[in-house]
Amino acid sequence: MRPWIGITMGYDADEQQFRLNSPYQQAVEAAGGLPVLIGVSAELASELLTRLDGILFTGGADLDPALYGLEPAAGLGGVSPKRDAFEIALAREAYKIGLPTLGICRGCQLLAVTGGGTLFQDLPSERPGSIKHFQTAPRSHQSHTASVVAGTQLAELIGHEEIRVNSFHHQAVHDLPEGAILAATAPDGVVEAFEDPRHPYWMAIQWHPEGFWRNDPAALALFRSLVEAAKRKVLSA
Ligand SMILES: [Mn+2]
Repeated sequence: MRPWIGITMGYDADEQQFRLNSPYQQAVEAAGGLPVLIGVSAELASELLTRLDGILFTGGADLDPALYGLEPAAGLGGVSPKRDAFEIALAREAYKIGLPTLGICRGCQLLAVTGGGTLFQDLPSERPGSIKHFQTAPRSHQSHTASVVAGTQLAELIGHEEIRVNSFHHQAVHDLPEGAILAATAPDGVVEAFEDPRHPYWMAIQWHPEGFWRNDPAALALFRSLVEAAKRKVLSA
């Protein structure tokens, strides 16, 4: 039996239509999971999570900086208050109940903010000297290197100290949540991944493995690790 992996959807600019890039669904299937697309009211987050075995927070709009105590900077992009509300409710609950959780790009930033961390609202204007983190090359192109921190769960599942990743973000994690550990950095020091060893599986990555899992086993390994953690949860229930 495939574990049920929730995949969060975003909205269009008016927050009317749901949107999701389909490669997330394809990657979860390739890793052995059963994808369940999620859009839900914040009030129903905890009830929904009792029916899921794992959850994937996907990429998308910027988080409202008010969520981490800042006024909007000039470089802030579009925000989606409805999505912020339901995803934060889901992430809080997923942490509380030990649900295997993977955050990608915005999802990485979401997990940081949910845990009390903060973000750079716009790398080019707030962190001059950063490399180009919003590549214009195709999504499958692995444009920059990242160093994986030895001894982390990420290092174990990837099996390399240095990887190449794609990059489609103008924001990044500034302060990690308390208790989380850094798992990968870009050559300029930007946080590319973190995890929380106090949780069964809590992985946050800034790149988009759904864009290159067909070409690189290290990208598919991330989805596999989520699915395997979800299977362990099913077996222990
Ligand atoms: Mn990057």
